[in-house]
Amino acid sequence: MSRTEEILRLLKGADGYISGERIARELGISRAAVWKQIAVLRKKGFSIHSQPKLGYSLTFSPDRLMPSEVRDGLDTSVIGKEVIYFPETESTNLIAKKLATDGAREGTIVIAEAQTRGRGRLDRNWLAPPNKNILMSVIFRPRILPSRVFLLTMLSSLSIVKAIKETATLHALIKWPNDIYIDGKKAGGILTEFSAEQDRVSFVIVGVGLNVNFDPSLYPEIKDTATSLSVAFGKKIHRVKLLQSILREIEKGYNRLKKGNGFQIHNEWKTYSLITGKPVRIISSGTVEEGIAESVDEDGCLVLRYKNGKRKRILSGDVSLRLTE
Ligand code: BT5
Repeated sequence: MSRTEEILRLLKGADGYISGERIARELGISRAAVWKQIAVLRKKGFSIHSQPKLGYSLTFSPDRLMPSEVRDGLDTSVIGKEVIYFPETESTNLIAKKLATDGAREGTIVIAEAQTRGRGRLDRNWLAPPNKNILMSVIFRPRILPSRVFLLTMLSSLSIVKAIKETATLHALIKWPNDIYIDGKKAGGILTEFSAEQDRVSFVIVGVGLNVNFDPSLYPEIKDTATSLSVAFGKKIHRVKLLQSILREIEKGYNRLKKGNGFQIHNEWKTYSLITGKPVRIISSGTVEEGIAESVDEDGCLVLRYKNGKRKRILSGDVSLRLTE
């Protein structure tokens, strides 16, 4: 935890005011250093009232996804226990992959306020202005076969729609394989990447991009196809609360998965599926197929039913799906 973060933690824990002397003593730094860090926090948008003899009191926190904010009141025991935060980075998935390769513990999350190379699937771009959305990657170390990795994408998209319902009372849906939809438009996406040796998964990174307080109409590339929670809800959403709710849901679901109850996640996921029973077009490395999206199985394969009644299982890998009606 950085010095600024430590001071923030003390300010938050204080019942009213906390003296500069006490902060200095607890952190083993000078009072001048405390004062300097208070100035840094003020610059970041925190309002800190200072009163002679009494000390400092935190009166307002901006909605930043800093570890001290995310950890404050979060009761999970694995997911989000460790929060790595960047005001800006290349891509949270990239950082999470490096950390996981170096042995980072399960449940570590990487968060950024902005990405310079945010990625979607097939090396597509992920757009997000600074400080508005959720850009996060979670490190999992599940004991599953590589063929079951989609369960973690399922678990994460399910957690996101449940958290959206709880925090913003919006009914979001999941568009197979990896999109979050609200009012027929894309509000979020998931990029799942993993590393495996033979039949053992060593880690899975689930990257989540969720449009929260974002106005997609300012971005020509996505203005007709994207939405955000604030656009759908008509009000700004508290990102810290939403993120905490997502992390809690992920932990609940992950506990189920660890107990071998992946079928429960699959069953619940199906109730939020946008495409089931609908006519779709599947585009995959140059080939196009059309049919009815009959179901999605527990391993994440789409069962496509052709006009002639024949069926085909389609892997979630590198495919794009469009509704044709
Ligand atoms: C996805 O890819 O939907 C997965 C996006 C995952 C992003 C997260 S952010 C944190 C983590 N770190 C990363 O570097 N990535 C993950 P895909 O299905 O390929 O969709 C990409 C397409 O969605 C683009 O080609 C655009 O058309 C569209 N798009 C880009 N930004 C968008 C946004 N903010 N909202 C809605 N659509 C967007």
